[in-house]
Amino acid sequence: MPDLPDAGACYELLARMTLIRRFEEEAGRQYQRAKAGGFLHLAIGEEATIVGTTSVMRDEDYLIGTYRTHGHAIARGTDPERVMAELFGRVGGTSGGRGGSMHIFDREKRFMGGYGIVGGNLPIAAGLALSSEYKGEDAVTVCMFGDGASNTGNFGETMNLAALWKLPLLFLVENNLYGMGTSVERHSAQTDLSKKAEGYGIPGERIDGMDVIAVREAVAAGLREAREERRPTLIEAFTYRYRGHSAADPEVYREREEVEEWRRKDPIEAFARRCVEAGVLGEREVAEVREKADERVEAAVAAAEESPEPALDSLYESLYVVGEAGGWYAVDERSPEPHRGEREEAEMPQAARKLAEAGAAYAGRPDGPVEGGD
Ligand SMILES: Cc1ncc(C[n+]2csc(CCOP(=O)(O)OP(=O)(O)O)c2C)c(N)n1
Ligand SMILES: [Mg+2]
Repeated sequence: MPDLPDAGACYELLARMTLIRRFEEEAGRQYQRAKAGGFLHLAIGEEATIVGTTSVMRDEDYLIGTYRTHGHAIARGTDPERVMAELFGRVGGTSGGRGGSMHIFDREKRFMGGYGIVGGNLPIAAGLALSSEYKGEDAVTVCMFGDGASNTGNFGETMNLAALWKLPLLFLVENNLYGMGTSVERHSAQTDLSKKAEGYGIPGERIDGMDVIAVREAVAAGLREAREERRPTLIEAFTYRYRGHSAADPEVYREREEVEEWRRKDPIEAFARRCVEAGVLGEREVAEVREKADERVEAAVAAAEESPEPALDSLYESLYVVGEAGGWYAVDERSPEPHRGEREEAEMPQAARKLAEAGAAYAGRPDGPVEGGD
């Protein structure tokens, strides 16, 4: 077992994990009270993987995750008030209340989301790392994703470019044993996920994601490889989510006993016990950490409640369209007149009929279509 860091670092690790745990428990409660809309994916149980990772990252490093990232943002230093306000859809949220739970984003803290497409964050991570490379920055991009995401095409494409271009990247699979309700054994031909990028020249390592110190050490080594050697690596961290995939999950795919077994290995309780037994932290400090987390989360809910909803006339803000796109999705101006896209949409049935008629005419004529039919 790796040694504990100094008392200050242990206190900070415990405080971050506890704050995230309390935050998510409260987010779950607020969701049930319909204070937060959309989907809600909680990472309760996965705190050691999250905090162990961020605890050794530099401020200039980038982090990108999935739709289960309230904790990742808080671990990166985003105020819990802003994360809670985002869940509530309020202007004080990280994205002004427009993103919600799945799209927490904090550019200042270099937390680049929050991404709803499984595996979709991988190529973006490669882009971030490439941008650091272009700019001559020392930053490393850490890309965290689930076991399920390792099956996507994006995984292979990104590993290929990361290795080929020697990008300063660290991949971390949060293997919580399930992709929604499908276990790793049922969704991945190769169940040792640390091996999945080896063919691209990216070595992997399996670690205990419930041990914050083990995560910290492995990530520190991976960051060093990426920063100094320009060599991307992959870490597979074994972890577990105690709650369902999202707030609406009947959990028919796993036994209650399995959840209980993992709860007994709780990363926060285990770490607190270890620190106390080693004499690094006192019982009083552990209690203080819990009290402070409670207070902070209470303050986060109060701040989110007080933050106003976005004004109706801000509806068109933060929307963009590139160049002269003429599709139905174009939003180019705010006016009572029909927009360009809307006009085209109105003409669509006519255009569609013309196409269908041409197709029908072609079907009967081996020599090709006759313009407009006959
Ligand atoms: C491309 C794509 N396919 C399917 C989905 C639906 N979906 C949402 S989460 C999820 C499971 C992903 O599991 P995993 O990568 O292990 O992450 P976890 O939820 O366990 O953190 C799926 C299939 C999606 N969002 N995007
Ligand atoms: Mg998973």
